[in-house]
Amino acid sequence: MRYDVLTIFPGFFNGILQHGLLKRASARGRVDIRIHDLRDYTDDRHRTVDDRPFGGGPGMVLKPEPIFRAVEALRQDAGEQDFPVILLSPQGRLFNQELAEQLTRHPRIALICGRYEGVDERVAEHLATDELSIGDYVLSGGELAAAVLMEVTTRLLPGVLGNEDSLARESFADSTAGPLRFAALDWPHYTRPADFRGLRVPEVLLSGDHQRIREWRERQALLKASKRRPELLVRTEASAIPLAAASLSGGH
Ligand code: 9WO
Repeated sequence: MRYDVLTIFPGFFNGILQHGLLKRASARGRVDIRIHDLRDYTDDRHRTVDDRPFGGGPGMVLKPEPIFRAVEALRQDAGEQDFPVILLSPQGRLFNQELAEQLTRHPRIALICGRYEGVDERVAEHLATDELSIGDYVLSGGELAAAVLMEVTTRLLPGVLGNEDSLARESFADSTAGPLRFAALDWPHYTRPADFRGLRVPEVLLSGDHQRIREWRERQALLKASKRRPELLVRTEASAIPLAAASLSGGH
């Protein structure tokens, strides 16, 4: 999968591309992440990417020309092949695991990162094919959101995780429907010491009874999710499990 990221801060991505999952996926050739500096698509001496807003008001707006030129260059380079052009913004549709799965069906996507007070609306209206938000909060720009989107989608690509244990662990969530197919249904984790300042690890985990441990974990995951994120359990068989029979704290 190929990502083309359009930004006025290309250096922002140095860190995340040199560490962890995205680095590994790149090294294995599973993803090809290309960062493009929007200033390279300007044609004036000062490489101007922003300008004052029509109608007045504070701050600056990203000009349409460099963004259009950058996407047009990508399209030319892609030939016949169509690909999503995604603008990251708080006004976008809310990004989630389900959308991430849909995005992985595309062999390439372009990501536009806004900055300043905003991006010229003609980019959203006439250039981007999608506008996505990673959450209901304001950032200083779209870069962090683009990084999140790339991490979430890259994890889903075959041959990226390579960690069979975490794949097996997630298969419990996979057995339930739609947006539940992710870590909201994770269970509580413990490691040594078994007694940390009097806080004891649940006995069942020390029992060696793997059947009981599996049942305890699934129940705990459901209890936690139903308490904190009940909306995630709606429409699944999981909600039919009698929760009153167990408690969130300790016992199984
Ligand atoms: C800045 C601002 C200042 C005064 C009054 C209103 C204002 N709105 C904004 C604003 O939304 N700035 C954006 C910063 C411009 C586009 C890029 N920025 C951005 C993207 N912030 N947050 C995101 C984002 C992207 C995806 N998911 C969540 C947040």
